[in-house]
Amino acid sequence: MDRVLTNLKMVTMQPEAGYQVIEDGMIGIEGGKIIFAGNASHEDLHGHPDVVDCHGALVTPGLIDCHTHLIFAGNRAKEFEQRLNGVPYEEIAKAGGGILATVRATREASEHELYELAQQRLLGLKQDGVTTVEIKSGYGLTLSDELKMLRVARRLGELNDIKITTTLLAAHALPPEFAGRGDEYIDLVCEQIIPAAADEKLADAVDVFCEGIGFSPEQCQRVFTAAKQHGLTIKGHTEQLSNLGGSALAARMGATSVDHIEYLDNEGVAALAACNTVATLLPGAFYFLRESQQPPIDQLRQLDVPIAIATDFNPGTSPIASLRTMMNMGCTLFRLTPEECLRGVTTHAAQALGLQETRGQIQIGMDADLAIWNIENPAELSYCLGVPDLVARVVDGHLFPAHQETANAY
Ligand code: DI6
Ligand code: FE
Repeated sequence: MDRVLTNLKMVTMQPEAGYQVIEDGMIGIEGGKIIFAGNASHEDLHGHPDVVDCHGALVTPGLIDCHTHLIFAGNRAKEFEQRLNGVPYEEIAKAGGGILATVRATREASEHELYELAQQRLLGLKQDGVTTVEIKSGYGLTLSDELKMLRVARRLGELNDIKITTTLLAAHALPPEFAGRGDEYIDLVCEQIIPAAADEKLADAVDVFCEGIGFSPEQCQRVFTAAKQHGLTIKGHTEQLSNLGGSALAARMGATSVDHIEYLDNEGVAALAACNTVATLLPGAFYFLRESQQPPIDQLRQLDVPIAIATDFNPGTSPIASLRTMMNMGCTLFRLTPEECLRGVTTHAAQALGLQETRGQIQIGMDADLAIWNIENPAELSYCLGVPDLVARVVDGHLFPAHQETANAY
């Protein structure tokens, strides 16, 4: 074993009883993988080159934020303020506000600028014990600007102590130069942007915004078909503001997850269950938009649909870079249990990214991605906000103390 963590409690999140706290635990790591996880054996570790005494801390799988729009330039704080001062949304939109303001700023930004902005946002997620983050494009909306965003995402993963998966979201909004020509923009997405992103290995998955203000189910189906032809995973922003049947469509086409889903109906839930598609809840957007339509939690539970939780970090509807806050909101806004919330940011989040074989559990053979917390009980992760109780993160077996990350920010 390269490294042994001892004197710890752990919550493995393995499918059976994984939420039980295992006292007197020990985790052995070799080659970045977990090779032992269980009660401390009475093996003599004396003289082992790398024993980490966790002083009784609680260890969980590293948290996974499976839905973010972390890369963009500018922000929309002024717009937020204008709206709260009574300026109507239409007026803001006419003056070039909203999502297209972010598109403009992102197109103008260099890769270096985008990198620096996103790296700072990653610090927030790291403080919450996150070891894997999914990052979407979707504010470029041209071939070159979408690829630019994806390159920044890849580089963030290469140069930081956090793992990044990338998702092409060219079908996020209709760019102004295609106004009134949605189908032609989808042609561009299917015939040029998806093939280029796949050829350059810049995207792991392809996402769409299936909505009245986004793209129709027919257009999304074309995008999914092109993505699958290029061997990419598919997922969708579906049933966020209305029920168009996008979730069922995505599930039947093999999506790993459908996200938002406040307006999902029983038929849609049944489709997710039949296709083993993850339902990803985004309580930050629900909160920020002051949405009142609740996602169908009881039906999801009844049919055993795996529920994930993510930040949806973005400048328009969820400017909150804290996965712990999302766990808390999962409980307060959606009445999920702390166990469901922890599963939602570990095993189910891994499944939403198609990574359930290697991430999201403390399990022999899986990646040694862990979060070490100065807490007694896993419910504290959803219960308490703002207290810096993260001790360290472990990514592929490498230890990153939390206080050092704070120091790096200065
Ligand atoms: N749904 C959302 O809530 C965000 N994108 C999406 O498809 C909004 C993105 C933004 O306003 O910048
Ligand atoms: Fe989103």
